[in-house]
Amino acid sequence: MKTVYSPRHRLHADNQELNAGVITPAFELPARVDFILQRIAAVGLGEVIEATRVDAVAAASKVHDAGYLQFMADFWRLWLAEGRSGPTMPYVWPARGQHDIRPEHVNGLMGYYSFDGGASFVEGTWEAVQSAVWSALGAAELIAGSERGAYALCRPPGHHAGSSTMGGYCFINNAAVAAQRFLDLGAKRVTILDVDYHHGNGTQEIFYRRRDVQMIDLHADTTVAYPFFSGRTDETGKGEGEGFTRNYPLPFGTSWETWGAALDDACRAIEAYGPDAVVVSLGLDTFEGDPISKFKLKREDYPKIGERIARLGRRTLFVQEGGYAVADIGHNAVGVLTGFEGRS
Ligand code: SP5
Ligand code: ZN
Repeated sequence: MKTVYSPRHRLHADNQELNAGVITPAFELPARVDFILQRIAAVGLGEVIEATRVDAVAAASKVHDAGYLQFMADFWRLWLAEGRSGPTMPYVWPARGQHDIRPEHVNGLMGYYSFDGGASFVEGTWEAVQSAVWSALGAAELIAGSERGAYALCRPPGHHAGSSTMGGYCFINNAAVAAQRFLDLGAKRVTILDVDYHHGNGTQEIFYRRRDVQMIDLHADTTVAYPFFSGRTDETGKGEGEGFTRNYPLPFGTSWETWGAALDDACRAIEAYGPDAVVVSLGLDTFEGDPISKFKLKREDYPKIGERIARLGRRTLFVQEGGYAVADIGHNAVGVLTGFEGRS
């Protein structure tokens, strides 16, 4: 399987995040990509292609709000104009009882366009964010050609990014951009299968009222886990999209027996939908050694994920999302991909 990635991801580094009362260095690190690339080389997964620079904003504007994208493009200039230069953090968010007003000041804009303190900018963030879109589109193009599967090694990740909100290390929703690209190239139906530990709240929001994209998500039960405000079983889509969103909240401590059974059920729903392409939001934070998560998947479980997805018999684009046990992420990511290829 071919991998598409951009070394420009490295420009997004040395940033921070807000968690339970403390600002810490971000868990989402450039080294994640290094470990995955090392493992790709070690097992000879296939060619690693540097993504071509394309118009990321044009592609992203099909699933994101124009004002949101403009905000991210302008953000660093506005931040510098305030005399700031360090990593960023919003501190006021519009909540119930307040108004949907776009402020002018950068500190207000930051809160207006985010849902948590987990998507912090540094100088190179916007360039890195766009480069992740180049990777997603480049890998989608391989699938639109003759490849049965391809891997977009995106960083930063995307599945928490909604149509006009960043958060959870995510800015542009790479998987959503890729799914939209498949539709624009002629696909009638696309499934996004999100196997990251966290609910893909951004992806769900983007496609909630649509029936041309089926969104299926396995994740930690959001009554007790981040991102808290979506991911329940009664969220099934709205209007035209009713029935095309499906959530599998799973308890802390979930291991393969339960997780694999949920995946199997999810795959049967995908078969019933009959998509022309599948986009897998590939998070590896379900791993037992993950520093921020509470599932118990083991290294040997990851090839089984790929094997089950392969049995769908659909063109499949894997888009990298989370996974923070950096020394293990290569084994686990590449385990899914070799499992898909039936060679692990
Ligand atoms: C793409 C992705 O996986 N984003 C995840 C964002 C999760 N942010 C909140 C994590 C809170 C976990 N608390 C960490 C405690 C570490 N001891
Ligand atoms: Zn995650």
